[in-house]
Amino acid sequence: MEFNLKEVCAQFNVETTIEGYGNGHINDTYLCEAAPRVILQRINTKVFKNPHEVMENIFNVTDHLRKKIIKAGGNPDRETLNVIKTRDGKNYYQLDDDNFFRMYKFVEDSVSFETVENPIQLYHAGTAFGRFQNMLDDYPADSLFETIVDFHNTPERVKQLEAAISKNAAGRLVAVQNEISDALDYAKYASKITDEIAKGTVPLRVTHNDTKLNNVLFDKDTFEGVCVIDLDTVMPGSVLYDFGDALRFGASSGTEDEQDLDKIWFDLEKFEQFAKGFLGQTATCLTEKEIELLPMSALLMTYECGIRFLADYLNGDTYFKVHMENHNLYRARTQFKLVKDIESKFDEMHKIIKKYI
Ligand code: ADP
Ligand code: GN1
Ligand code: MG
Repeated sequence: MEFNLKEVCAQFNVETTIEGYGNGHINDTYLCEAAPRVILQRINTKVFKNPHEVMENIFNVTDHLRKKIIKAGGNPDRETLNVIKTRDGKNYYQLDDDNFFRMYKFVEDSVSFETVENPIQLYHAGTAFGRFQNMLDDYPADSLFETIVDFHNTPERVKQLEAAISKNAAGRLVAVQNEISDALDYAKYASKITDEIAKGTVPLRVTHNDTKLNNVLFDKDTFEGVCVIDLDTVMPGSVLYDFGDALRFGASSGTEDEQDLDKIWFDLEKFEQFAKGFLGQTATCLTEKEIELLPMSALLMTYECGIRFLADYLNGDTYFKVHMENHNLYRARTQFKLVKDIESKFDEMHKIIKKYI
């Protein structure tokens, strides 16, 4: 369905020129050159089946953050996302059954990174995600909607891969036998976090669940983390999801879709910087089991993302945005390469964690 973005902006009382923006894999993001500038997003309703619940969560969580930031003497227009309401006072605009739009204040004088040029960026990202976790520690997790059910339930993700293998919807199965063998080899780890959640040794907290480096905006001059964005998946979860998922992307030596696997390894210096920043904000609140599983969380979140990319490849690229042929397959391969490397570095990772506890 075609839509007129200017007319959509008018629903938010914004008159503007509009251009595509950002590198997210999920939503369609536009920069609107109004004064002040704003971000318009079309929510991906294939991924988020209930945009109303997504926006309820985001509005309530950012409202909580805003109050905390003001109390701490910070700048709430920069340090959290700010939802701009429609002219009808709603958190989003529904054009029709498939097209839901939301608008945020643009966080000025900030930059986002697709790759890590200097490990210190990971320290700042860790501090930003750790602070986010901290500011939400008194938010009632059970009042949040689960916007994607079983999002980080790795055993469920294994089942989804198995279903994609059985269905072979895109006819790509024969070409990915090596990747499937990697995926099934590492399934032995899949329940390491969910088992502990079931036992109660790992608590459910309010977590971000998508702690990719480009979901933090950094100050353009100091490079300190300013604002955690992409809040669609803020839900009850484990702190291990946020720690592990950030390292999956941030501590890789290369890009998520690098085709030359010799360029991909898990960089312990980046790991250390992230751990230092994140644990600097959160260490005193973590349980023994959470601390013990921090290195494992990096492996598991990387593995889980790898099997999601592989399943999407088999399904015919229906979930993640792709920009070239075999894109999801290249992404899956980097994740499995990282998993192998992480597995060989557990001892060193534990030693690093000890320094910051
Ligand atoms: P996706 O869910 O598709 O990843 P994001 O919400 O992460 O979408 O947005 C995509 C990109 O747009 C981000 O990585 C960031 O660069 C940019 N962006 C999003 N929101 C803002 C904002 N409020 N201010 C400045 N840049 C933003
Ligand atoms: C997606 O939206 P984005 O690009 O920040 C995905 C994450 C994956 C990531 C892989 C809602 O994140 O779970 O880890 O791609 N988000 C969703 O790059 O599925
Ligand atoms: Mg994003």
